[in-house]
Amino acid sequence: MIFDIITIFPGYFSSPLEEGVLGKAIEQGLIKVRPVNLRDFTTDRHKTTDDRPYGGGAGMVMTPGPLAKAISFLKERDSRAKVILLSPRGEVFSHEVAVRLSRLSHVILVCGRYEGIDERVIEKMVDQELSIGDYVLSGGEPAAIVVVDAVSRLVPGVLGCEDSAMADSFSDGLLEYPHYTRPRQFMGLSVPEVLLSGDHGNIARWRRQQALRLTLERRPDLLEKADLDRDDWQFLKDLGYGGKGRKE
Ligand code: 4H6
Repeated sequence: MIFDIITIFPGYFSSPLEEGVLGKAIEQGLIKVRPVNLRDFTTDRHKTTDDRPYGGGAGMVMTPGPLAKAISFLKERDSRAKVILLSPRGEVFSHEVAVRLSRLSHVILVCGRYEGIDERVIEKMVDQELSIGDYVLSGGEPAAIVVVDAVSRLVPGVLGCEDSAMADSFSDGLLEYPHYTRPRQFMGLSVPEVLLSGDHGNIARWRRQQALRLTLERRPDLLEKADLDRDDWQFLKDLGYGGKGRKE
């Protein structure tokens, strides 16, 4: 899978793309991430990418010319590439959106800066606007790296073990169960006995119940969409869950 990232700060992406799971996936050629310098598509001596807003007001607007040129250049190389603008007014990014994007072969991520982007380039050349959450960033770059990370994890082979993406929190719509490792005693707390028992049936059941308990406590909204079986429902009922918005 290919991610092109149009930005005025291509250097922003250097270390996140070298480290950890993402670094390894790139090394193995499972994903390609290419920061594209918007300034390479300017035509003036000063490599200008912003201009004053029509109608007045504070701040500057990203000028449409260089953006349109950069997008056209990338689209000419692969007309199937999907153009996504990271923007506070976009569809809110989620596990489901990540799954959808992971099925594409090529996405072009556009990072806005200044106060915003000339609306016409969005209207003509952007396929989708995506937001990583309800807050404002100084630029789309941190949002782009979030999308690249979350989507890459779903690309086959990126997480060594094939079923680890499936085991992740949110794949089943629940929060993750608590994890423990050595030592057995730490700051006065011990590891739950069941995890030392070697009984894998009991361990799986305990983990499922912890995931359900945590989700009920912290994100009951997630239970409405979660994939739950009869044992799950019985366990939640025993905890006092009565379905949609009815925790007593
Ligand atoms: C496009 C339009 C994404 C991009 C405007 C980007 C939050 C998110 C940006 C802007 C972003 C998100 C520029 C408007 C700075 C506010 C870049 N902020 N902004 N939630 N900012 O995914 O001023």
